[in-house]
Parts: sequence; C-alpha cells; structure tokens
Amino acid sequence: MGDGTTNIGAWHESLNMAKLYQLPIIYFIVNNGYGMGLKVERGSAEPDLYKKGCAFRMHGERVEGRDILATRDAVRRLRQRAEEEGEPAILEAMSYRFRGHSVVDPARYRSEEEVRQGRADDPIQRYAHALSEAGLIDEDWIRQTTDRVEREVQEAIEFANNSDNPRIEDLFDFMYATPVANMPSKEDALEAARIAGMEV
Ligand SMILES: Cc1ncc(C[n+]2csc(CCOP(=O)(O)OP(=O)(O)O)c2C)c(N)n1
Repeated sequence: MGDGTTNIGAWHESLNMAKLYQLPIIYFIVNNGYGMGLKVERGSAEPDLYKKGCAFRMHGERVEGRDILATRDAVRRLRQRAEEEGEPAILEAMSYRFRGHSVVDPARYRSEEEVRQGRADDPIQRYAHALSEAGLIDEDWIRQTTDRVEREVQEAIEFANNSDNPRIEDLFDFMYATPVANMPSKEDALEAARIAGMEV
C-alpha cells in the first residue's frame, strides 16, 4: 500500500483484527514521501510509519526500499514469522516518488532540486550497478535489456490503444477472488448505466 493509506481508519481496524486473529499478513508500505501532494510528515502525526502498529502490539520495521536485496531479505524474514508463528507485521520500504501522483499532477509542491536528488537514487540503476560490480552483467547486457523492455512496453501501449473499450457489463470481472456480498450484478451495472443516460 501507499503511505497515504496508513492515515485511513479502516487500515487501523485491519491491524487490530490481524493481530487479534494472528493472521499471516505483511503490511508492505511503500513510503515514497508523498500522499498525492501532501508530504508524509504533514499528513501523518507519526511519520515513522512502521511504528503505527504499536497500539496493536504489532511488530514493525523499516527497510531501504531502493535496496532490492535488503528488501527481499526483510520480506523473507517477516514472511517466515507470519507463516510459522502467525505474526503479522508492518514493513515500511523507504522510496521516492519520481513523478506527480497522477498525470494531472504537475508536482509544484516540491523543488526541482529535491526531485533531481530523488531521481539520482534510482533503485533499478542501483541494482544494475550492484550486479555489474559483482561481475554478473555488463554494459551490453544492460543496453540490450533496456531496449527489450522499452519495446515490450511500447507494444503493450499500442495493444491497449488499438483495443476496444471494455464493456460496462464486464465492470466487475476479475476484481475479486471470491464473491462479494451486495456486489452489484451485471444487470445492476447495466441499469445504472441506462439511468446515467449511457447507451448500453
Ligand atoms: C478510501 C479512499 N479515500 C480517499 C481516496 C482519495 N485518494 C486517492 S489517492 C490518495 C492518497 C494516496 O497516497 P499514496 O498511497 O501515498 O499514493 P501516492 O500519492 O504516493 O501515489 C487519496 C487520499 C481514495 N482513493 N480512497
């Protein structure tokens, strides 16, 4: 989840239930410094987000999220605890948001210098560097992989642009693993669309 989620009441209720019922859950928070345009320190009375489970006696810790291996190790450890001891935990992965919250957010609430510094610590480049240092990959491999991924992404964008819009009656398909009580049926969705004046 994002850091913004940790200020919502439902999240705190979920922590309480997870601890009471000893559910094997890892709450993995990506703390990228901002919830929409709000700095974490301005939106959360406790900006050390991993501490937010203390009211429920839930273990929490922070990891450098830009360090892929450190993050993997922390998740492994907490996963083992969750599975073997039924101990839920919070893991806060520190990060930085390169762009605005969405395409309509020009991110004027932060300086260009801050963004420049944040971008300088790119986790993908950091890991590529670590792999190069270990002699596992070289410049050629990095270039070829970058080109291949770029091609794949462009193809996916073209596929999406050339596809028909989804149908309104398919709105709830593939959203939940199990049936949800009171979920609108396809007929309800169609009826709502008709009432809204859409052609269905
Ligand atoms: C239940 C709910 N409340 C409020 C919102 C409105 N909202 C959309 S994004 C957001 C903040 C998200 O913050 P974060 O997860 O840190 O995402 P980031 O800004 O880093 O993309 C809020 C409050 C929402 N989508 N859902």
